[in-house]
Amino acid sequence: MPYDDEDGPNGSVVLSDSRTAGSHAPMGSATGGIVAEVRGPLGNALKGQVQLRHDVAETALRGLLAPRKTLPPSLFYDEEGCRLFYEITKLPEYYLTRTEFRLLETIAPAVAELLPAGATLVEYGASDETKAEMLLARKASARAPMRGSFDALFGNTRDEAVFQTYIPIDVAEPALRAMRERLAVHRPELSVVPVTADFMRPVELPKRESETAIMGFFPGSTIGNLEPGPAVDFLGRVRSTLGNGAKFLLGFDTCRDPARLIRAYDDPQGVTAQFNRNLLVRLNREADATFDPETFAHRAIWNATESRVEMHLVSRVGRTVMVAGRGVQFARDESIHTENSYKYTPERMRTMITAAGWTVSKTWSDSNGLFALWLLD
Ligand code: AVJ
Repeated sequence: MPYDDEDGPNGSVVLSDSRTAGSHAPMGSATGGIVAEVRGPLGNALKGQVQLRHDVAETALRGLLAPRKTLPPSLFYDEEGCRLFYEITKLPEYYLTRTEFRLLETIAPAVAELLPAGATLVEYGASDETKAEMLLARKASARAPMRGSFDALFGNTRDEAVFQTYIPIDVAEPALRAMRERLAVHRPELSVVPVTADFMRPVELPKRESETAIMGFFPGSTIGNLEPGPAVDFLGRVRSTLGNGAKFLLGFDTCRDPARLIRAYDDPQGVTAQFNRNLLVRLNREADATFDPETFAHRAIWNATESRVEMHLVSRVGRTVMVAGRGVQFARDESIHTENSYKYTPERMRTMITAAGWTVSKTWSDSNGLFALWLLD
């Protein structure tokens, strides 16, 4: 299908130099109370079924017992959710992934050029290595300041990879394991140290060999899943985790065309609908819930005031659903707000980045202005 983001020549780019709240579901203050309430019933339920998970049930109930029901997008990514998201990235309507990928392909040499051999790459929300691969494949080149040096003259730096260590951080442990296995085969020289964690909580980086430089990588417009305030907090936290002198490569969606966005988040094949409903399938399995997923409608709406796409699961009927021993009441047509994908203007993103203490050092975007990759210092 001809979408106009494919009109331009491949990879044509525009160059110009230039606190632990959860995603949109509040995870802060309500936590303590509900955790205590949930433990009883779930403890009993746990006896027979090893798949039940306290953390998933607690997180889900925190959102479902609120006056306006929410579930955090981090719950999407069980194994089936990761598979469905991968399917989404292949849809013609979901322009984000392929636009960013082409852009990354084009700019990777310029990014690598700014780093010495022996650097560390830290990826936030890494469910597969395809994007990181664009960077991991780079070899250090003999750079201008080194011309005439022994290494440059004898070519000693040329075969060295820019990155010696790769730290993917994600909530999806099976995905991380699979990545590490693939990379062990394809990049035996690379040290891969996955961290299973929700990046919205403080993440401590694993100990590693001495590194020459460190770069954070947050592709996919995943930053759009965070509320603007927590997004700034996140960027600030990353800055202190990575330390002074670190770089950060940030990918974000800049499309604000409602028709295109709705196609991308409510595709005609229904893959996104299935991805959304899979949350309920997961809760049935892992939080001892009694959802009937097919009776929840998938809704994607463009909220122009907040500049975000919202995904909802709307209960077609009034009912009570059990979750980890608790009854959750639904009125007819009541929604569970499952995701926000904020779409930032460059101006607003710059403000957030600056507020977090970073400096925008380089910006790139595709020729249709759908997606941006920014390098921060
Ligand atoms: C992976 C968070 C960037 O918000 O576009 C895809 C997830 N949700 N379709 C996004 C998603 C619906 C995606 N991110």
